[in-house]
Amino acid sequence: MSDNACPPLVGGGPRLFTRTDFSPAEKPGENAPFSYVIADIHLETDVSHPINRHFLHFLAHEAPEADTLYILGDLFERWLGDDIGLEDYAPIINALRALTDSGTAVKLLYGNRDFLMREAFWDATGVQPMPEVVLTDIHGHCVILCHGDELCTLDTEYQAVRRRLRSAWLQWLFLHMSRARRRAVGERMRLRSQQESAHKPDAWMDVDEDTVRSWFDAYADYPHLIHGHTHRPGHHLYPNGRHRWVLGDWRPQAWVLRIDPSTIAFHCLTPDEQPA
Ligand SMILES: [Mn+2]
Repeated sequence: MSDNACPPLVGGGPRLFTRTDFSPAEKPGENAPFSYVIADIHLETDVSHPINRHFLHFLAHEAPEADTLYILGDLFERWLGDDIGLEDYAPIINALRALTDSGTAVKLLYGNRDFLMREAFWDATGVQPMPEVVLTDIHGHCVILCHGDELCTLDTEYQAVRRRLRSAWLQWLFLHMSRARRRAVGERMRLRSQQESAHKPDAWMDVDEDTVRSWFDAYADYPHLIHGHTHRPGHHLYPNGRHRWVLGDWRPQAWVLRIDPSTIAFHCLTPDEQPA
């Protein structure tokens, strides 16, 4: 895996806090602790899929250097229950376990595709669950973490579905279906969401700026909002020194936000040609 300059950031604006050209040998504050934030890997159940290999390489080689790895949802393309997921994603589960055993903390919040992880997943991986919206301090920076779909409020239909899918009784019902039934329902929902997304106005698929501003007002002491979901990576600057950092999916390059005491910066990792 090599370090590349990031492609142009979406959204324009000054790129304060961003430096994308450092090599591993001269990382800012090289000896300072740092953490990574990622989202939307959408891991496939096909273990040899390039995305899975890329992510396994990241877990084995880059992530162990970090103090904490924050995963902001949609790590998995789907999670149909711990019994199915732990089998389908066994190599990933083992790699997450190895990472947490090595001393890197891994903290995860749900996405809109993987919100049914339960005790067996946390036990098997050592990953720690986070709530939907997290206000925290990462190496001295006050940040808001979330998946990002809760900011896409122009799509009221989606928000209604989201609320329904998050209801405890519906999830209980789903998790008590047979494996075959859950796989079938999961596939049906995936196709439907693809079809619906194709017909929605572009603006609905992005965050609503009024909602973003209301969050900055509500969480006045937290100048950095970090999220994924939209797959529109970029760094957006707002009045009063507020920042919105949008993580990208890993197609083709990995978008990783690296945070150390002095710097918040995107870090793009492109997979080297790896033997299959
Ligand atoms: Mn998502």
